[in-house]
Amino acid sequence: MIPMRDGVKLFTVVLSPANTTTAFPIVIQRTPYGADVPDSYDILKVPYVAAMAKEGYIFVFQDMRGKFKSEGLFEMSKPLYHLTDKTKVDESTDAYDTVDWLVKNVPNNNGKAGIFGISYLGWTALDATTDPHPALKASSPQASPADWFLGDDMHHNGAFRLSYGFEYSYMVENDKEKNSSFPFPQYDLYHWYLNLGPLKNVNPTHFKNRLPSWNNFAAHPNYDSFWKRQTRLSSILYPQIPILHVGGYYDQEDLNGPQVMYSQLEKRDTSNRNYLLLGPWYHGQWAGAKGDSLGKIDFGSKTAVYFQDMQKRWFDFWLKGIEKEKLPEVTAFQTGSNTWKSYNAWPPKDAEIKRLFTQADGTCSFNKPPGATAAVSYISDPAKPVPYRTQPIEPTYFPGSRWKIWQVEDQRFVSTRPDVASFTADSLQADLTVTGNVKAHLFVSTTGTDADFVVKLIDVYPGFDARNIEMSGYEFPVAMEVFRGRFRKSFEKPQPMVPGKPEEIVIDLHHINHTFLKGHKLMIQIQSTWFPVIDRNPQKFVPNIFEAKTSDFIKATQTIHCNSQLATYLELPVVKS
Ligand code: PG9
Repeated sequence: MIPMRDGVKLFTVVLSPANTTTAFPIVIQRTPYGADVPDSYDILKVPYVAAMAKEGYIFVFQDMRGKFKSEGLFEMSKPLYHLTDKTKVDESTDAYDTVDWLVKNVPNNNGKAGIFGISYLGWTALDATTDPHPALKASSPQASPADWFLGDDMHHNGAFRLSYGFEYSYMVENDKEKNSSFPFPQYDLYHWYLNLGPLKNVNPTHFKNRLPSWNNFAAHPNYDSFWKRQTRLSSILYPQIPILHVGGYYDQEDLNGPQVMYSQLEKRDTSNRNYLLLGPWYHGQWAGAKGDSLGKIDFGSKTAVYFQDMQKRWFDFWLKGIEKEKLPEVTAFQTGSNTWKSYNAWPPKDAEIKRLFTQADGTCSFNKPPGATAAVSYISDPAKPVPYRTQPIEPTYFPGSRWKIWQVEDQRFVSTRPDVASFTADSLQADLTVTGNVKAHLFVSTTGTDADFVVKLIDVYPGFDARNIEMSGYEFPVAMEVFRGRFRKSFEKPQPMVPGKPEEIVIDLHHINHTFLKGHKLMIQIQSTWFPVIDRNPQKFVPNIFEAKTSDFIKATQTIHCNSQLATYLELPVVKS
């Protein structure tokens, strides 16, 4: 039980190498999910850290304040309070006090500590980099969120991540000493969430106001001071120690955080301490044994093994002074060509921005559409929302759940729905590589007063592939994102959409590194529901969707404008290879 500055003690497991003739660095993980053995022993056997364990590191696992065996109160996504009030504690001061105790008390440490972890553990690693203890020499936040309203676990561009927000709040806040699974009476949750009705039913029917996070979601539907206090986008501005951000292109929880935190810190990285490693992974897949495929997508090599070697070398360099070769600033796997690439700058500066325009005949191309009025429309009905993945939609963390792979799922399961607009290009005559930030510029109108728009960039495989018959015609979504229309002008002050008035909505589809191979086709897909990962937009503007009534949910016709005046397009950063 390690004492913090306010007297609260945190439960900490220290695992030291049996060989005590050498001094070793300490690497720390701080978790809300339980630090106790045997789980922490097990981690030394998993590929993620096995190589480091073998060569000599002291591993430390700690329960965050208020979770499992640690004292104090847990506060989900706790702001960095100490930045504005030095008397307060937060995850940064707890990390500081932990490092201080460890370097003074753990035998045979070399005076250097590192911190790393995936997801919430990555967030604690990120927080530890603000005003770090002098002995903390390196941090690797992996799949760490950055801002819970704009991206990552709980919202994307203001659209609430219903199934994740519901199930995660229950998992962490239902019981201090357990990771709880919500007792769903059903396996396929599509209809369970639909039958739940409006979000205002959640507390009376299920949570009974017991879960602070759910109550906060409901009380803060806009980007207000609650969210701004906790965003790391305004509180962590430059790397005070070396930081290796790690992220997956298909991370179903925290795809955004690593990319935006790298970009933000890079602007003020005068000492070259900012590193980025991106791979073709689901949330945390890099910790596993292989990483050679995801769902049906094959990556041609064991990408997780490649990552684990890089991670070890990175910590060996900063904590042991071992340098085999200089590690690149940015390492980013290129999907499609299935190769690892390194870059001095990210996104690479030599990309040519090309516009891929939607066309009213259901195609897309690099030519601006003709005509002044062409458009494509569909009716979006919140009573029949488009599933975000194929059913059954198993509970998020249920054994065997396909939650991990939905971001690469074949999109043909929705392509034939009348409420999904697809635009397909001709077969490519040569490979086309897109490296960097993909953005959508939608020109849209609705008959309602609020609307969501989900945009996908899809790699359509050749219609018949005798060598890999199962992949014939596969629609592989290489980038996807949602935007809640009410926030198109401001996340702080939502505004109704004006029925029938075309407006531009710009959607960040994040960074990718993908080669569309010769013979494949580019496709753009647009829809207005993505259920239940995103809650249903009533499509009638209400001040707070968490208080919407059943009668507020209305059908609306959404129109995607595809003409020379109002041209909907994706911005693709195209590079030579
Ligand atoms: N995605 C989870 C999370 C990260 C950060 C905050 C809250 C939740 C996780 O896997 O830990």
